[in-house]
Amino acid sequence: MKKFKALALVAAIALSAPGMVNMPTASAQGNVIKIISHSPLSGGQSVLGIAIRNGAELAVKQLAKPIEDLGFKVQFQAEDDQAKPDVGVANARRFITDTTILGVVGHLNSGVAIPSSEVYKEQDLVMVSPANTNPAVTDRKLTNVNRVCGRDDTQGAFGADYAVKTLKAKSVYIIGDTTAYGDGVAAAFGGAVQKLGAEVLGFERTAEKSNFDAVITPIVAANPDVVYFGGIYDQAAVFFKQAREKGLKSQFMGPDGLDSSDTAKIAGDASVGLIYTTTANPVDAFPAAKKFLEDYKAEYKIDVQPYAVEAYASTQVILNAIQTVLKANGGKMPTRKEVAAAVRANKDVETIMGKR
Ligand code: ABU
Repeated sequence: MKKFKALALVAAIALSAPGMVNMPTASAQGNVIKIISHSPLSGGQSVLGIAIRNGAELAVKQLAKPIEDLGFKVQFQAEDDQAKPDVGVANARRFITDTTILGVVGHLNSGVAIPSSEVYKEQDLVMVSPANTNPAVTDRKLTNVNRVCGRDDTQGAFGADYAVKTLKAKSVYIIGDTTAYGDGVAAAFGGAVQKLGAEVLGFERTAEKSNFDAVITPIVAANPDVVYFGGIYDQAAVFFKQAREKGLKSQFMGPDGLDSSDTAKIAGDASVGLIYTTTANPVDAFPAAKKFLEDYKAEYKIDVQPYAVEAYASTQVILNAIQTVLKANGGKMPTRKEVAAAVRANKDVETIMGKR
C-alpha cells in the first residue's frame, strides 16, 4: 500500500505554555477533573478507535502532573461510541451530566462526531478531534469543537490530483459508504477529478458490509482506470477482496479510513498496490514521536495505529487549556466554558505532532 500525507489544515486550537499557580485551592470533594475519549472500542473499526483511546490515555498518564500538583486528581475515562451516531449521542447525553468531565477526545467517525458534539455544545464541553475529517465538523462554527487533523475537501482533491496527474486516470468509479465521511470525501474526490478532466463512470452509495456482488457487477462492466472507495477499512477491504476475485483490474484508491493494518489483513492480496491519502501523521514524523512509539508499545504491547498520535496531541491541547485556566483563576476548578475558550484562545501549543 502507498499512502500520502495530504494535508494539515487545523482549526485554531493552540495553547501557550502552562504557567505556575501559587496555591492549590481545589477542595477534597471537588478536585476531580476527567478527560474522556469517545471512539469505537468494539466492532469492525475498533483498531482505530482503540488507538484513539490509548493515545488519549497515555497523554493523561504522562502529562497530568502539573494539574495534579495544584491539588486536582486527573482521571481518564474511555467511552465506546461503536461507530454509531445514536450510540455516540446517547453516551454524550449520559456523560455531560458529570460536571467533572472537562474535555472529550474524539471521535473516529465524523458521522458520530457531528451529532454528539451538538450535545456537548449544550454544556460547553470542549471536543478536540484527532481524526474527524469531514468539513462540517468544524464548519458549523461550534465554539466547543476543534480538530488536530486535516479535512476531506483537501484530502479528496489531493487524491484526485494524484489519480489524474500521476496515475493518468481517464475514468473513475466512486463508492461512498453512506456516512457523512465516506460520501463526503467521495464527492470531494469526484468533483476534483471531473475538474481535472477525468470521467466519473459511476457513483454508488452503499452500506453493504459483506456481499458486494450488486456493486461490483456494473463496475466490472464499466472497467474504470480507478475505483475510489470513500469509507473505512472494515467495509472497503471486503469490497477490494471481492472485486479482485471477480476479476476487476482497476487501481484501487481511497482516503484515510483505509489507513489501518486491518486493511491488509482483510483484503489480503487485494491490498497490494492500494493507494490512499491520509491526514494521520507518519508515526516517526516528529522528534517527540520516537519516545511516544516506545512508550505506547511498552504500555499496550501493540504497535501504534493511525490517530493514536493525534489523540495524544488532542489531549495535550485540552490539558494545556485546563492549565491556562488554572493559572488565570488562581487554581480554582475550571468551568467547561473557560476550558473551551482557552482551547480557542491559545495559539501554537507545542504537541507531540508539532504546534497545534
Ligand atoms: N477521517 C477518518 C475517520 C473517518 C471520519 O472522519 O469520519
